[in-house]
Amino acid sequence: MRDANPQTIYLKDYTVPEYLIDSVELNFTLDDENTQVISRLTMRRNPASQSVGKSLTLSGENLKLLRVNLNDGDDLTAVDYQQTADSLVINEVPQDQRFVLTIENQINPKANTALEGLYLSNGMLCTQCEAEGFRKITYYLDRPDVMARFRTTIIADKNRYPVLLSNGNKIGHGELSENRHWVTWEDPFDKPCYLFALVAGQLHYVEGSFITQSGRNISLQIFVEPHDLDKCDHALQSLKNAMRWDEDVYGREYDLDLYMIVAVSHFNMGAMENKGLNVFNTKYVLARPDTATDSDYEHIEGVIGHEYFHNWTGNRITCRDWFQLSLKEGFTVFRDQEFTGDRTSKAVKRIEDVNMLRTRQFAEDAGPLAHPIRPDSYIEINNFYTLTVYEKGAEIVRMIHTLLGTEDFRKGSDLYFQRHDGQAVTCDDFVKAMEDANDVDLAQFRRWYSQAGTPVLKVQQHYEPTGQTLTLTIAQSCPPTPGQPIKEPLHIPVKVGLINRDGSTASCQLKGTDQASDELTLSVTEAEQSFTFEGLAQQPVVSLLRGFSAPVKLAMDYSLEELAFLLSHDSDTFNRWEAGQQLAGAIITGLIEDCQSGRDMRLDPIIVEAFRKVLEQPWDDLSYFSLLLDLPSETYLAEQMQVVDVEAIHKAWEFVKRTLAQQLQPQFQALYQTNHRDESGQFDAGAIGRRRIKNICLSYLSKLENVDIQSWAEQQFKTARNMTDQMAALATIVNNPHPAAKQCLVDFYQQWRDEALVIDKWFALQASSPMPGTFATVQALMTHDAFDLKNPNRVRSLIGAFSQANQLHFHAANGQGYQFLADQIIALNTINPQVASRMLSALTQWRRYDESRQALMRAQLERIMGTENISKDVYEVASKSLA
Ligand code: B3K
Ligand code: ZN
Repeated sequence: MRDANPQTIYLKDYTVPEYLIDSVELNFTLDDENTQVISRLTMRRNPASQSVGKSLTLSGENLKLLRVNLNDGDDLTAVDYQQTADSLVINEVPQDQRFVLTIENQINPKANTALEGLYLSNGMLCTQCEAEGFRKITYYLDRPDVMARFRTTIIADKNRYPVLLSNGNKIGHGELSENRHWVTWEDPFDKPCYLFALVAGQLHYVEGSFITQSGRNISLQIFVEPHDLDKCDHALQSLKNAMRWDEDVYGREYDLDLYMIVAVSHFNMGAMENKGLNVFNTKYVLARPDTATDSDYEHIEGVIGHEYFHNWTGNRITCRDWFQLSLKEGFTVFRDQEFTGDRTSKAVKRIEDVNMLRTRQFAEDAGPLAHPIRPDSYIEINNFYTLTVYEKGAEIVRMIHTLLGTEDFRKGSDLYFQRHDGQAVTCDDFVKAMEDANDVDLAQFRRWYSQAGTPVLKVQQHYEPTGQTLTLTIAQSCPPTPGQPIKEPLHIPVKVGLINRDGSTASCQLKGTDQASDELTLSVTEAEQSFTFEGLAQQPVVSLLRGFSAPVKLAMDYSLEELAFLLSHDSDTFNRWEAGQQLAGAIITGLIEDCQSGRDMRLDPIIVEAFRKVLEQPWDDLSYFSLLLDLPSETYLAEQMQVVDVEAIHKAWEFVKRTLAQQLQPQFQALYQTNHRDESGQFDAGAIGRRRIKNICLSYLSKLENVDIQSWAEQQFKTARNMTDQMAALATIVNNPHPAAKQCLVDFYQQWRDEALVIDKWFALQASSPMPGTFATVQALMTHDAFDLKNPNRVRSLIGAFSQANQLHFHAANGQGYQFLADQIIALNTINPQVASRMLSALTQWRRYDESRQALMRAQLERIMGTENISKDVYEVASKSLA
């Protein structure tokens, strides 16, 4: 909880650690409420440290200190050290030789509802140490640039905790008196304490193996509660796929003989890459076709890949300090995105990633909490595990990849791994390796690491028929963000292609060069810059920022006809989809204005014709096809508006969806029927594509409020043998006026009441429904037996879904949504500050709304600021939002 003045930590204040820890011996005697920890640290002064003074300061929070001992002499007494709320200072330690510091303390895992440190989840004990949770286990130099060798002994009751796990290899075990047993683990690799893990409980596991490229046999184990053993196959296969992919694409091999994953039901985020012992949210492990959707399957493979890839990008090479978080997160997200693209469909994966970036990260980058991917300061580091550090961070790595090309990027990553293996380094070290391996200069590119905000590219084109040239003038700018009023020009790769009016590819030849190609990457480096293409007998249509080659907003005046043209002809799969989004976006925006000024809405036939063309074309990749039919989301549309009008957006969006359904009903119906098969839910591209296209057709058709179609949805809901189909049907039933909505929800609950992850979906679906009465439903669900404020998945599925995925009801004009959210945040502040602070995100965007809503949201933020014992987490987000 907050001291009077929460302290801001600055990157510029970084200094190397005064002491180093060579090895750690940990000894745990487990008990739900009273766990004993003995830690023996072999330490020495850091020769690189400039500091003077003989004292040693260790971090520690919520610890009951029992004993401190130096070099196995007599225990130190209270005059030899001082304890504060978050530290232990030993007055004097040896300066010229190694010393052994032994500390004994007690912790209470059961009382730990913040889920950081050692805590209890459904009867199992587990840890979460990143970023600064190790200090809630014992006193330590809790910073990532202190890397040590860990040996961990766990003692516990045999019945209560039959399985005892930690990092590395099991090097010993045995029996003790009073029905207890012990196990010792040793991790041969030095690591920072944020990668430490311990798990104990009545766990069962599925096992597999993997032969590495050099022929080593790795044992793979996934630990779950017994009733979940039948939901681990996909996770195990995903792990093998990830291991193979990292060998093929980056030449990286796994380094221990054992890789363990444990699924826990109480977890603050997705998963954690602890060395050799990943701890996962059950949501990203458990899957059976009847309980998990296709998108769950994809996310599981993605997150398993992500945590596995961290073994090299994060664990072998870690961060010097937490400001460098994007060093491991940006790069690892880039790696997992590419992995998923290779495993599924590159086009679809890129669109999904950009969609998320543009709806959510762009909002963060334009709001009061905007920060560079390498922040300059923070109050609570847990608040900086953001879309900016992760997703924008991945875009920055992707741009380096685009600028260098696949082969040279690989040279750069090889050098990075070779040069820094076993070290704690900075983002700059990563860029330097890319430069040195390829003899390129990324000096200006580095600004992406320090500058916040989403750049805007304003593009004008001029065609000169006599000279047969086309000139693109690109002006870049970036709006001010907190603490950064003036922005410098960035180095932006802009991929471009030119298309002739007959749909054929025009060649791109830059004036003054003699190579021509189908596509070019322009390096935009100046505030304003022109590029002239030659040899163009006719004026082509420009396809700009292909593949979304930079995380920017593109401002270029396309006519609706040009957008429709690109939707039919662009060979770049991303830009083709993007043209459809822009077309629909422009039309919906016009309708929003009609709505606001009380005019009748009329749908421009150009979009109906464009959709008809898409619908009548044959497609191989049905998932991609279904994305072309997907309208831009209400959240994305809100991002585009000066002052967000949630009601007008919703009305216009519904109108377009319904009118398209009316005008193209035969096409949607035919597609639904051809692709609707009774499938038990194989996870292959063909079956996934069929489900995806069928279900998007159903979502259009449901707008017709036609009795036959209502019965199709109900039929699909009742007979589905896979969760994708069942959930899609239930969503159309719950999100539209359907006579069976109530009953279907009751039936669904009865069917799945024992499957926590499915019940999460049941909560989320109701919380995000646009139908009237949703707020009352949400309030009622808060008191449902299955709801629990202490379980983050439940909180996210009810409170998170309502506030972040239901803009219509959350932003109700009377402010009830805001008050509700603030109530929950105040309650969560004491239970789990990290989750509380995450839930705040919907309120941080208050400046985007009309004055009356602004006042209502501000009032709630102020109320939150007045909370007694406000946590650092909540304080930082609320105060920065109001500033
Ligand atoms: N590194 C962890 C996130 C830890 C979050 C701490 N608040 C998961 C990941 O990014 O892989
Ligand atoms: Zn990560």
